[in-house]
Amino acid sequence: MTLQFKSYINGEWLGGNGVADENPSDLATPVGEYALADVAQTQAAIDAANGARAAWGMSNPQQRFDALDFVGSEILARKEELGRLLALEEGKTLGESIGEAARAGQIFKFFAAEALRIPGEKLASTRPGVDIELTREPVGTVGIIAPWNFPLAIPAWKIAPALAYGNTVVFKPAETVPACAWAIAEIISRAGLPAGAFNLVIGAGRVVGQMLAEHPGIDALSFTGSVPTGNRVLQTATRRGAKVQLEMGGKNPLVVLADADLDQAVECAVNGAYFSTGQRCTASSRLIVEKSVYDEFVARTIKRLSGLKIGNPLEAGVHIGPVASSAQLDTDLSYIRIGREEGAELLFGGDMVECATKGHFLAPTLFAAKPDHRVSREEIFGPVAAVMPADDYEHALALANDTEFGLCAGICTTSLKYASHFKRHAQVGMVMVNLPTAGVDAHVPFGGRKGSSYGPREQGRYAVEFYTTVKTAYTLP
Ligand code: TXE
Repeated sequence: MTLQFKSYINGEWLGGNGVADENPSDLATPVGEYALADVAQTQAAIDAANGARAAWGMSNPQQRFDALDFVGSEILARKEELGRLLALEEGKTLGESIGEAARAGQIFKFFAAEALRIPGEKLASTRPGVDIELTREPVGTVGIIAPWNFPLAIPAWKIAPALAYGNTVVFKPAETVPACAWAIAEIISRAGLPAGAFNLVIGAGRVVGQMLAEHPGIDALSFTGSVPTGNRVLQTATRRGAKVQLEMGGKNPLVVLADADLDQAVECAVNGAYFSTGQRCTASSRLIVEKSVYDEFVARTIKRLSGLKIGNPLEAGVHIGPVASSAQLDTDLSYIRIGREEGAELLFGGDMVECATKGHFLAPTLFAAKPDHRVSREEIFGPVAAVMPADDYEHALALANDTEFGLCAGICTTSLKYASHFKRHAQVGMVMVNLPTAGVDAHVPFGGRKGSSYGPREQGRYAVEFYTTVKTAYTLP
């Protein structure tokens, strides 16, 4: 029987025309089919979310805790099954997928507890006898536009704080991952929320996403995706005064100094650049290596890459699954062509890998590139990285910061002096020492600077900034 992934609007599941949900490891066997929502359904979801604002916005903290804790507990209890669905639909290895499902569950648990301690402040006034209270109230109706690369965790880290702080939600997932979105919505639909407090609208970015950006019924928009779409959403939504938070691309550097533990550095590079098929906004796509260890680092990295197994993410022993979609594969292959045409030296990979089923299996690809090559400057979002030499630490830092992006940066070194300097001077939102640039904790802020992000940080207690508005109350008792 074909699985059906439907939209969930005002407490009802809504069908429509069936579109095949592609399995990137086996193009002949779709995961299921989904219904594309139209303008009328999007309008109904926005109306429903606005209709539920009073009920959910005034709900008591225990009710919010109970709902979010229920969702988190169920996701954790079903993490193997949900992880399997994620691996099928997005192509991450089963281990990575189960890890992501667990993380989504933990995020709901974290924000369940945050709902019980929504912060406020009491201050003395400069006027005698007057009390001042600062309280945080919901922003209202939140539109959530999510990408496909973390189809459980990213929706979780937007939906959970939105609901915890009393907002209602219209959630639009990426079209490539309707099954994961449906799975989350199905659990939320049984969590005891009032009808309309949470809505899932599976639809095209240019229809549903665009409408969320334009519609006056959406008070705040949280978006993760590409730079061009993010900027478009920003312009459309801020023109009408909506609050906007954007997480966009990265071209994250990993600096390897001569004093680094080289095996550890290679592990950080391979993990950061290629695991999850390189489809992480925090991927280490620029490897900047001090020249005295450059040849050795490159040789050991190539040896490590040769030992990686590319294939079906559900198979044991597979390290890298397929590229998530044909559109993303086209992008990856076009950058491999651009790299070659611009004169970057292909050190490893560059070709498709034959597997038992027809899928988007691409070999991990490493270029020796110059800093101004496009493969060194533009986000590719696939298993493609550029390596380049640096004269010394100062040169490496300058190369690391020479980018329009500013999400994450890493350094491998045994020097406290350079590690401390790098932590202070890397122009990013997140910095790693002797760790891959990808792989973050769920209870601390996530986000970047420069062209990577806009608005308040996501995750951890910092999420309160975006999902609430502050009220200052003066009382003369
Ligand atoms: O992104 P889009 P895509 C980057 C990465 C990747 C590229 C394309 O470089 O190769 O983006 O991916 C919705 N108004 N990243 O096509 O188009 C869309 O339906 C409102 C990096 O998936 O930005 C989806 O839900 N919304 C990134 C979401 O926006 C619109 C993660 C993201 O889609 C819209 C993902 C519109 N006009 C992609 N058009 C990271 N670094 O984390 C589309 N959308």
